[in-house]
Amino acid sequence: MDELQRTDPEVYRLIKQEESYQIESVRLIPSENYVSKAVLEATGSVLANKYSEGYAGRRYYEGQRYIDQIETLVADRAKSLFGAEHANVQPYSGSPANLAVYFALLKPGEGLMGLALPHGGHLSHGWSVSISSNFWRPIHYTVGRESHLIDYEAVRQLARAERPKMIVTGATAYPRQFDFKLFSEIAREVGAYLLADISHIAGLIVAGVHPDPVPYADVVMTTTHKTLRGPRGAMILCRKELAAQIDKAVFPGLQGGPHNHTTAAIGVALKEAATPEFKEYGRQVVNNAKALADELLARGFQLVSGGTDNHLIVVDLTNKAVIGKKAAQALDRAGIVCNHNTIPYDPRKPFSPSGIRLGTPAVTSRGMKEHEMRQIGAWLDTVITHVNDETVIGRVAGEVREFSRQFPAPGLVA
Ligand code: DSN
Repeated sequence: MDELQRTDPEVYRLIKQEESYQIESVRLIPSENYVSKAVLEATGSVLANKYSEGYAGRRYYEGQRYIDQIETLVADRAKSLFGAEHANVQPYSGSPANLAVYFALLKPGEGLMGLALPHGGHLSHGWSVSISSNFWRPIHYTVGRESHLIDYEAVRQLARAERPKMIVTGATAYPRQFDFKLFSEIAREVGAYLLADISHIAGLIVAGVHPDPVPYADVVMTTTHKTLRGPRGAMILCRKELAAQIDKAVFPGLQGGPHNHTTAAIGVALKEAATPEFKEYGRQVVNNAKALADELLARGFQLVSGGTDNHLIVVDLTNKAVIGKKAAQALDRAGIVCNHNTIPYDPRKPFSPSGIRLGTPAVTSRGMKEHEMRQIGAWLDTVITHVNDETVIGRVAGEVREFSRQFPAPGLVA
């Protein structure tokens, strides 16, 4: 980045500092990852210079001879990787992609039913502070008070009572698998569309370690930067008969020109995801999450739903008498990055909830395995037990820095 350094030393310095931070810390935010150098190169390419409103072969700008080929190639890769009939690879990110799906298939005021945010759902699934709750009638299902699992019978009863026009399955903080078949049966019974938001688990689906929604859902939406390990972006996959409505809602409904540099980088990530190495990566993400969960359970931590069968863990810190925010901030000072998170039926407020959320996609990309998860579990325990002791936190920070340097991060150099 020589030119950047010359032109804008201030931005250059901050990027380099972030780079060192990413190398020297243990990143446990389940929605974050490390992209490859190839993905970074595509993201930083001359495609950032282009405008290409429309779709391949139907653009509002001339000069699309290469852009059309790129977008077609990326959409074909998406269809082939997920076995979908149609792919729209233009959405800027997950929330606008979900809005596009709702605009495409729902009339204003129709029922939109998703998992409640405090129970692991996403803002854009109709939560009150999201614009999705203004245009459509929000309906929320929850997890069981004791099990922390989705109660499919309760979902069915709620759907029968409320008659939503769309049911959304998917989450940001649900550590268990989704039964897409059952969701599709419920949706069919009440005449609703089923949207599977697989943003968190797309890479696990590709790796075959999570059930696949494509045979069951009318529409599948995923961001591309989480377990899928691509750039910040999103895709919508659907059956052929919904393609025109979805495409129209993305452009010109909601968006202008697609971000072609991102589209190309998504294509690179999809190519990488089609390899046997990626399948192995997905398996290891889950094995690592289970190993970290086991270590935490052995150390007396309470986990939402008692553990995990995907890439993430939600820890209820109530029995440790530490609030989530305080724990997450102390962990960050120790070089372990996670986020505070609500737990189901949390008596505390979302900005200062009772839990923290952990995930293994990024550390697995660095080649860490079960052995390293046990070490990370031990540091989590030490820091949370000594949350007010800066000497202990400082000691752990030194150990974490030393440890992290031993695991090269894809796309970064130590
Ligand atoms: N903000 C993302 C997450 O962290 O789960 C979801 O959009």
